[in-house]
Amino acid sequence: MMFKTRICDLLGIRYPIIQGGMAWVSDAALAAAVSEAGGLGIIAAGNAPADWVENEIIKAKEITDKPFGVNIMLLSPYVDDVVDVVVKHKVKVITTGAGSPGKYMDRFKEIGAKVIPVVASVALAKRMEKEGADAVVAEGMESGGHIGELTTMALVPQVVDAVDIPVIAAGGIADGRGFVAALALGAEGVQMGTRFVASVECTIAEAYKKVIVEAKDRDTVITGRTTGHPVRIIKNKLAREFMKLENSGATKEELEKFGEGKLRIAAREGDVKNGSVMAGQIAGLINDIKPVSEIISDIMEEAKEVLSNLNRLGDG
Ligand code: TUI
Repeated sequence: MMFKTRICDLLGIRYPIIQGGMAWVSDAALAAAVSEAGGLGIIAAGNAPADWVENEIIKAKEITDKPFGVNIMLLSPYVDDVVDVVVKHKVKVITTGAGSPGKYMDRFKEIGAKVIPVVASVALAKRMEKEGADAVVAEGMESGGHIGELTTMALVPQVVDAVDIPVIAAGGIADGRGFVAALALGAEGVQMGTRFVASVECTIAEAYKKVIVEAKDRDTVITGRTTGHPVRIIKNKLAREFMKLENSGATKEELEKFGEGKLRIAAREGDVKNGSVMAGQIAGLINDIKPVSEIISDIMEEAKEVLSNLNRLGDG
């Protein structure tokens, strides 16, 4: 099997492709579809209460026998309850975002879960390895949602050199070229979010998928830098209002209050003007809505082609 890496063995999956944990997007239906297609599906807890997460875990287990994960958003007000739920259900893989999962690590390890924190810096990657992480996702600022400062191209090889555990690259990857590029940087897998939003199995509002399919290269902006939580979203009415408020010197509290609930409005209600449409810079490359299995098989096919072209180039 081509492209079999330590990530495949660690997670018991066929292809080293994992689906990003996206709040209001990554539910049991999407996660199970990705796992069934040979990748690793992830249910995102986001800011949802623990009973929603529990329900999705139960649903995913009904749809697939394959491994799947849960992403814990560490800024969630329900984080402690969500941790209880993933421990209760012995979830196989736990990814985390927007912070350090250090204080929960022992409980995750006790149930035999593989722990994969998402990091945006070398320092946090090293700390996570020391605290027992099984792998890390190195996420560049090309990603949608809450981001760090470094690009994927700069971050991934620096994290690869700093740790011995496998590194999964995220941010700006949506096709076979990006997949091979990530491996060239030393990553042993990729995590994709935006590409899986534009899938048939994704249960998000159709209007949200349409925005991604129609997006061009420069259609995302970063908001929230002044709050300490920079977030990449599609430039729309909400983004312009948020930036105006931010430039007028609004306080962190005012900005957070304004942003509250806006992702749900876009993702579940389909109001892509007044809602927050989180998406990565690679949205401009995504021009179709495909079944998850096709997304994955197309990437693997293209990756083989890209690699053989590179081989010829190397021989020449
Ligand atoms: O977490 C994400 N992406 C997200 S979370 C989210 S919900 C949210 N919405 C508004 C504000 C805040 C959150 C939407 N998208 N990706 C993983 C990620 N983690 N990106 C960056 C980080 C990160 C940043 C700082 C991880 C750790 C960190 O510092 C922790 C420390 O203790 O050093």
